[in-house]
Amino acid sequence: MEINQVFRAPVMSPVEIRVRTGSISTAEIISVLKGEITALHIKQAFSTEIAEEITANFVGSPGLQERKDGVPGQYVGASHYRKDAASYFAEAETARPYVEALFGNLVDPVRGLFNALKRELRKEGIELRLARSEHGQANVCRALSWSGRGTFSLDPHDDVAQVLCAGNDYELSAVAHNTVAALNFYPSMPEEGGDLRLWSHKPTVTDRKSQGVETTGYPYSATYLRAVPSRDIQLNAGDIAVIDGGFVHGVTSQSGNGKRRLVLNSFLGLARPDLVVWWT
Ligand SMILES: O=C(O)CCC(=O)C(=O)O
Ligand SMILES: [Fe+2]
Repeated sequence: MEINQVFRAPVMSPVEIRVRTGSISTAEIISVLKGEITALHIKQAFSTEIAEEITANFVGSPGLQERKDGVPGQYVGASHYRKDAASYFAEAETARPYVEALFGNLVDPVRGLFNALKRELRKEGIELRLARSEHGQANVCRALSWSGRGTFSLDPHDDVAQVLCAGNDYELSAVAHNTVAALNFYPSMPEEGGDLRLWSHKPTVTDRKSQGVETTGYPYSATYLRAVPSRDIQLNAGDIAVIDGGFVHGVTSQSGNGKRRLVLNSFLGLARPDLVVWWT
């Protein structure tokens, strides 16, 4: 019994990735939300001009900070990870002008997608809105540049544990029982590496406890993932990826001496049958 518990092999879940070039459709995002597909990779989904503007504004942003929560990276915006609702929403309010400034005077493609999805879901009687509390409201996205130095620039993790353990003062903890979708826009990519790796495994609470990552979902060890098949999504600047964040995923190490890897990330999911919330 004891031995089985310690060495229990991760249960496999098939990964289905849909790849396409062009504009993202709201129907495809809804497919990820419904759990019909694991990941969606849209190549050349937004323009080089916008990608370059966002990247330049990120690098020069007065709101650019180093993460101090154990996940190596630089960011503009707010992360709910390991924060109570009061701290997260206060940080989101403070960071809002810096997030908005990333787009300069160009039209924000993340906001555009948010608005399109909002219109589409309304037809089905579902409201889409930013997560909120008495302390403030989430931003539409946050910008991140990972700086881990090992095999991964962002270690393998899942996005559900942090939501499940967000606490009762967050309306988003209800989403953890449905699909937590992660929406990523990539304004800048290094010459090599920086792939989004997806493992065929959706950890349960018991799995997380066994790995000592119950509340964070981060990081899963190489030993734990050794026998689990994985697929790499190779990204270029201008691509969008939407994934079921319940699957273990990470970002491979990057090389090349010029461009840094930059992602605009948001999360969304059904909090109730008639409500989708969106946060960062
Ligand atoms: O940068 C990426 O491609 C993935 C980001 C991610 O997994 C996260 O922010 O949770
Ligand atoms: Fe993630």
